[in-house]
Amino acid sequence: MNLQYTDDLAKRADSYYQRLEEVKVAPLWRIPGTTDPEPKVDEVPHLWRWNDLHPLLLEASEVVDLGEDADRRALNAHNPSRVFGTTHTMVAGYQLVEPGETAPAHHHTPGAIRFMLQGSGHTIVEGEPVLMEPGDLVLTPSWTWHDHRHEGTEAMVWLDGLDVPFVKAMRAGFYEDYPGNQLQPLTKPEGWSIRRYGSGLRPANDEITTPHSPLMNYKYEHALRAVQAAETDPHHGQRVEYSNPQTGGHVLPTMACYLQQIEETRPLRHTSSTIFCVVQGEGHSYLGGQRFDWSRNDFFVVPSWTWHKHVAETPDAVLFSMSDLPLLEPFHLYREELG
Ligand code: GTQ
Ligand code: FE2
Repeated sequence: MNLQYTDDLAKRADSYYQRLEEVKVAPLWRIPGTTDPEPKVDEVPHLWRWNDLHPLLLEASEVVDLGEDADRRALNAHNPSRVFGTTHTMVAGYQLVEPGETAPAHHHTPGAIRFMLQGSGHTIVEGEPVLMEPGDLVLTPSWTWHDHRHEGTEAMVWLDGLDVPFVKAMRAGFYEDYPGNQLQPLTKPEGWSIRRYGSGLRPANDEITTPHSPLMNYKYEHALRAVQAAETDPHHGQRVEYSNPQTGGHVLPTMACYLQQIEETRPLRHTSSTIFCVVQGEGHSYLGGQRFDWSRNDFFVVPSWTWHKHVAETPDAVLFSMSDLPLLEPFHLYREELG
C-alpha cells in the first residue's frame, strides 16, 4: 500500500463521514455507548443539608409572596451533573407554607409525593382535605387537583418528590391551573381515603379506577410501627414499602416509596435511582465510595448503578426514600448487585 493510496482512502473516509452528517445519520461503529458493558451514569451522589437549605427556604418568604409572585414556594434540588432534576427521572426539594398561607389548586401530569417534615396543615387532593403532620407521606398523583393550606402557627415544611424529569423526557408534561386559580371546593371529609383504605380493608366490589394508590395519606405512626415489625434485611435493614391497598403495588405508577430503620447495611447497587430523606437519627452513608454524614431532614441521592451503604450512629436512624423502580420493572430493566 503506497502513501498516495492511504491519503486517498483517508480523504474518502472523511468525506464519507461528512456526507453522513449532512443527512443526519451516524455510523454505528463510531457511536460510543451502545456496547457499554454496564450503565454509564452521569448523575452523581449528593447530599443536601437541612441546615444549609432551611434558612434559604425561610428567606424565600421575604423574597416571594405565595399566591402573588409564586404558586409554590419550593426549592428544587438539582444533581450537580444536571441543569434540572435530582436524577434523570425525579426531582426533590423542600417546600414551605407559612402560617395562614395557601397555595392555589392546579394539576399536572407529573405525579408527586410529599414527605412531611415540620408543622402541620392540609393538602387538598381531589376535594379531600388530607392532614399533613410530621412523618406523613401524602400523595398527589398525576392529574389530581391539589392545593396546600396552612392552619397552625409553625411554618409547614415538607419534602416534595416528583417525576418531572421522566415526564418531560417522555414529552408528556401537561399543566393546568384550577379554574379561577383558586382553592378547590372540599367534596370529601378529612381522612376520607384513610377511612376507606387505611386499615387493611377495602370496600367490597371496589373498582380499580386509577393507576395510583387511592390512599392519599400514610401516617407516620403506622409506617414506623410496620418498620419495627419488619425482619432485618442485610442490605436494607428493617424496610417497608408504602403500598397501594387495592393491588399491593407501588404507590404511584412512576415512583415507589419506602421507610426503613437501619443499623449498618451491606453494600448494594441497582439500576433504580433513589432519593433518601433522614426522618430521625444520625449516621453516614457511603455513596459511590464517598462518605456523606447525615442528620434529620437532610436528603441525598443515590444514582443508578452506584454502590451505597448506610451506617447509623444513633439507635433510631430511620430513612424515607423514593425510587423510580416502577419505571424499570415493566421493561425488565431492574438489576441489582449485592455486596
Ligand atoms: O406542590 O404542587 O415542588 O406542582 C413542584 C411542582 C411542588 C406542588 C413542586 C408542584 C408542586
Ligand atoms: Fe403541583
